[in-house]
Amino acid sequence: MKIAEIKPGKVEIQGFIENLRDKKNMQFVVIRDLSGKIQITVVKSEKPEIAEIFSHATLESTVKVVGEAVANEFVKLGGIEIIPDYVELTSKAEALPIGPESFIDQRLDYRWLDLRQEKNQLLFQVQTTMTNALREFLLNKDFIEIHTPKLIPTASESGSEVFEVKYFDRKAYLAQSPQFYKQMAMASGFERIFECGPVFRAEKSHTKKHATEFTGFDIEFSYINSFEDVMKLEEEMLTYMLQKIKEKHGEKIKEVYGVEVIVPTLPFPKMKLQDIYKELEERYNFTVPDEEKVDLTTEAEKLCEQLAKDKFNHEFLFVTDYGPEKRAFYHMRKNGILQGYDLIWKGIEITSGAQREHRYEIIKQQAKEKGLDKDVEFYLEFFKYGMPTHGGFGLGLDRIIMLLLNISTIKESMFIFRGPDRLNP
Ligand code: AMO
Repeated sequence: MKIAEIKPGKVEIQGFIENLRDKKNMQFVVIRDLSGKIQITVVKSEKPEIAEIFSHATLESTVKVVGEAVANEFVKLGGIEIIPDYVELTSKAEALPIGPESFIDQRLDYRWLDLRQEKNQLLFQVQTTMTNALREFLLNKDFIEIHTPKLIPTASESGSEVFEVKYFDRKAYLAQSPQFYKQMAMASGFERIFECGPVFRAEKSHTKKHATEFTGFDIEFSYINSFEDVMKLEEEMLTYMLQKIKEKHGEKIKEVYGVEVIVPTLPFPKMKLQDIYKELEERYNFTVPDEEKVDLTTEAEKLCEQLAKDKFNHEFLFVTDYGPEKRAFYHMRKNGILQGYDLIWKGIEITSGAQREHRYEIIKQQAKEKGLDKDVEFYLEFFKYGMPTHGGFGLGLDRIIMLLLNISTIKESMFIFRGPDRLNP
């Protein structure tokens, strides 16, 4: 039975030993499971065999306890304690090599122990609600969930930042994104799809927001008129997700992380890249050389948090009108303007999205301009036999949870972090 469900009467529980006070005549042992904590009280003279077991037990060992739960107003933990009839030490723990105050890299070495902390367990409960809410939102709109291969024949998207793997007597690559296959689903007439799965990036970045493997939540849908349709779906989806998280975990998040979950207002503010640079200069005296203005620099991205707040009283900001130089070849362009966007939340990019170029001759030409036409030959085939207008976006889930809970690095928002220097545990 779960500890949180204990009521006076016969009980059987299992959990970790959180605390153990071995007094002259009594023992007070606190047992913890995911749902809560409870005190076990042993009168040594009455239960010498149980007292013997606890006298050799160590903190974080696991135990099974059978006994009688009784109300006791002097017990701080919920006014209830267990008087045990039977105790079994199911595993004995060695002294723990880390604590909550250890450095992050030490904690990551022993991630399974680090995850025992309440705040980490909450994080994954919130993440579960998050993906569930995203799914629910999309399923209500008749989206189909797909699972695309992660072993792919050619380097995807940009050609760089891709992991090469030995595939029998030839080379394969780990997918940098499900991009090609989610677009293939449009050619298959699936109309609306999503995928939640691993994404691999061979980037040697040591920043708070980069991992070499992360979880992507990707969406693609057909018969759109512009990338505005894509932004609209995304803002509605994120609002729904934050609403669900607030309902279910808002109070706990505030208590454990000190963060207020804010359900955003619709529509999200939108700004053109060039207008952002103009306002950043006017408002905060921030400038970058003109040649860098084809993309949002990391510093400018950070300042977008302030800008979104000051100008729109919002946490989110859609950035549009990027130049084609820095962007993927599959984005549609109109008069040289990219029909795509990034979404910035609290000063960090969480999404890229776009209307895609669906016309065979044009997409082929755009791939050629980036020197990718040979690499993506198989993908270009998808466009030859009828391809609906379509668009979509990709969300980085680990970044979203990091920003939601105001965690200082993505290393702590992933179950297991993978970076340039980390392939363990
Ligand atoms: P992009 O490359 O912008 O777009 O990736 C989409 C989102 O994934 C997250 N992300 C990362 N998270 C952790 N570590 C990384 N190294 C990392 N790189 C990216 C970000 C980012 O916004 N195919 C397009 C999406 C599309 O157009 O549908 C793509 O992959 O949150």
